[in-house]
Amino acid sequence: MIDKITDLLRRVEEFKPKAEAEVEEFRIKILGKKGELNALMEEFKTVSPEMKRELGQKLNNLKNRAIERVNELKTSIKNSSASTSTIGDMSRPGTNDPMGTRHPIAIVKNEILAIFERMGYTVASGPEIEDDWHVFSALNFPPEHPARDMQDTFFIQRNPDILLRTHTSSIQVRTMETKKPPIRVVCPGRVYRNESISYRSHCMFHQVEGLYIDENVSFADLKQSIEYFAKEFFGEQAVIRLRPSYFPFTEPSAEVDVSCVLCGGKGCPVCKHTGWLEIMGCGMVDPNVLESCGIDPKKYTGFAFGMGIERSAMLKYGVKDLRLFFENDVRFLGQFDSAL
Ligand code: 2U9
Repeated sequence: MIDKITDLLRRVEEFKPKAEAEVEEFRIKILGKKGELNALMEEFKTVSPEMKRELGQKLNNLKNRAIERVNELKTSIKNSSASTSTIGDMSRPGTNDPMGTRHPIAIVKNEILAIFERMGYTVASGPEIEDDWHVFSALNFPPEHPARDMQDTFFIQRNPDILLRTHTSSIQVRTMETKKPPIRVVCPGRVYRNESISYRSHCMFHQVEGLYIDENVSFADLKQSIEYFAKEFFGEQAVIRLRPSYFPFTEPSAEVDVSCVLCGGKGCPVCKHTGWLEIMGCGMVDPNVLESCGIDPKKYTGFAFGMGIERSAMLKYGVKDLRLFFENDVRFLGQFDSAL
């Protein structure tokens, strides 16, 4: 009987089926009711009591190994047939992977940059973690200006000289420090302000700012450039107006309004019945700023402007809540596809 058990164990180990059906056939032949294993179990009943212990153990091992082997063979055949069937017909047409879409803030940023690039500006970038000089001091912010306060700006606790930039103007400062006029740059990027989050404000948002410095740059050049931008961005029908304003880094300074994109200037709820929408700020670079950045204010003049990308995107797409841009809901984000 020992020989029969050894022989069956060998056949179990050496069995190499090609299909799952062969494994099933083998299982019935060995493990089935009328199979070889049950025949050995019957024979086991007749062995002498002193042989029972050894043979019983061998028979049990054989049974367990046969069950294990059948399961192994079934799984490996299933896996190999699954992998060949996925390869299948190599000439089949491919399946379409869903395409992602560009984020609306990236679309609007690229559109704004493209307009200024057509006017000869190049794109510059800089660090989001900045120092006091590049964000405030070089830009003529007085020592007691509220923006320098913890209430308004995120500072690094261990070093009050290090902060998250509150505007991308620090990029223009760095550009002026390293390049000679003529300078014509547009500076996009994230900015941070210690503000509560609502439908119209966030502690992080995006800006595009611009700077043009050369000999004889005038306020008329500024106005013309802004008008060109507004017509390119909002459409040929767009009209602009400038209102006097104040920024520490420009003098004179102005807020720019564009005729309402919805009602064309007649008055509607979007423009709060004024016919105008505020789109950016601008001004002639303050001579103190030029001086701080190593540019001779007697020889050179320049203008600068700045706008929030979220605000421009809200106006362009009629989005009422700024928080939608940051919630990463693909049902919202998927609506703004563009080639840019
Ligand atoms: C240098 C000199 C001058 C950049 C400017 C504005 C006006 C402005 C705001 C618009 C909405 C920021 O996003 S916002 O809150 N910006 O109104 N920015 S002029 O002037 C500069 C920048 C750099 C060296």
